[in-house]
Amino acid sequence: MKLFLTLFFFLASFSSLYANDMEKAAEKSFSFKQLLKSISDPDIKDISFSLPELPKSNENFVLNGDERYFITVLASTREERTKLMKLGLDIQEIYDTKVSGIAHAKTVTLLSEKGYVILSKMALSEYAQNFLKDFPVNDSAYHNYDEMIQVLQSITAQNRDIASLYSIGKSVEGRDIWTLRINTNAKGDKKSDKPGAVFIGAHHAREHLSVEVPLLHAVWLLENRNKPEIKQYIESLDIYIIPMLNPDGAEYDISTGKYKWHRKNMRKNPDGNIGVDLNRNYDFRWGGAGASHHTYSDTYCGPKAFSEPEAMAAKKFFESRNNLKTYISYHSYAELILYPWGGIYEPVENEKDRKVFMVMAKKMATLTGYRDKQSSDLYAATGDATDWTYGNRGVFSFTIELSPSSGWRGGFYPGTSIIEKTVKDNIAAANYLLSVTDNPYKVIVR
Ligand code: 0X9
Ligand code: ZN
Repeated sequence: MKLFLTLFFFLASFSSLYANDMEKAAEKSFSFKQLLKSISDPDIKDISFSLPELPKSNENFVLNGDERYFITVLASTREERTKLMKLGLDIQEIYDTKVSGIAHAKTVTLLSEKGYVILSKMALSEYAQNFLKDFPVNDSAYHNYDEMIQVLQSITAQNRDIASLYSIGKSVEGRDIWTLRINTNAKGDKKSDKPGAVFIGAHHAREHLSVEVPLLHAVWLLENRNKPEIKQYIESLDIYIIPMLNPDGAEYDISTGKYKWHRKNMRKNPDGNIGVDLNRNYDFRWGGAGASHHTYSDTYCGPKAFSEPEAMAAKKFFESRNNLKTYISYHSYAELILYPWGGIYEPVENEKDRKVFMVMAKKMATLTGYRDKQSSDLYAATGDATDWTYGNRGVFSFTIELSPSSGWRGGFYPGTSIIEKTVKDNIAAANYLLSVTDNPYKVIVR
């Protein structure tokens, strides 16, 4: 019975989604408080999206057959870390003398052949046992693609005078990449002269928290639109929120109720391996340091720059708007505020810009409790989004690695309890970004 009810509600909400009826969307309201409450309280779930309880089991079926390992390798400098990335290791944890991350079996062989000291190696399927939080069963407070659309449609319908919802392009599997725009006079893709701020989530599929932050920021902004400070941002700026750049990957990661630890998009490469790393596919020093040319690697940069429709949609979006000034690309995890350059170790050449980056990063670090750093201090990685948006488009661009701080605290799958604090802290940082978007250089003028 429960199964039928669940199925009924699921199908009912699914069909209304494609009715594309803004009136209907407006009827279902999502308040910021309610969303956070359902997020913090595991007992309050939106039944319409709950899947039937899966049998409890110690086996992670989904990762069976997955040829990836979680390994720890000796490496103590950013240069060594960059080399490891290039060889295909997707670094997740950085310690003084070692790093841990995800590597395909072929990468592991390659590392051994090259004499790297592999301190530990565990099948990813085994490692993943520590993170058996199912989505959407246990983590149903996180928004999947359809749920995200429902929220976006609803808040747009309720704020028609200042909000519009449109797609900047389609994913490789044909899903729309939805963009909520807040602008008092320009709607959809109409040009605006107002200074623009952009927030993008989910370049990486398994980084689900990076959807929640921009999505709930959108809800919060529209709910607080009459607060003097927010009203001023809304009236003077052109604000774009794109919570899920990689909808195919995000959906794939949760498609069975067991996380798949998927990072890339869903490109079917000619050799059968799935996915291109969207955060290596931008055309800024594309394919160089820290990017793998192996299709099996989680950091595969694609056959050429902007080969992927999701990265291409972002490119066209930025290129068709000269008014954009600031940008946050959300990722998880590590609790870091990162600024360019990411592809080289040298700091940003332009002294004024460098100072702006450092002052803004420090301020956002204070607001979130995260650490601020130049991206390449972690490891150099070429073809990432924010190097391109700054280097090619002159947009002050940041990568924020959200909570938690480490794998021990939940890594990519930290559960729902982390959402509230992360969202609130990051709304403060995002609103700070809005406060300087009119002229980022003002942060260095005394
Ligand atoms: O490697 C990435 O794409 C980002 N980290 S994540 O764990 N979310 O995948 C970091 C991008 C920062 N840029 C550089 N280090 N170049
Ligand atoms: Zn990421």
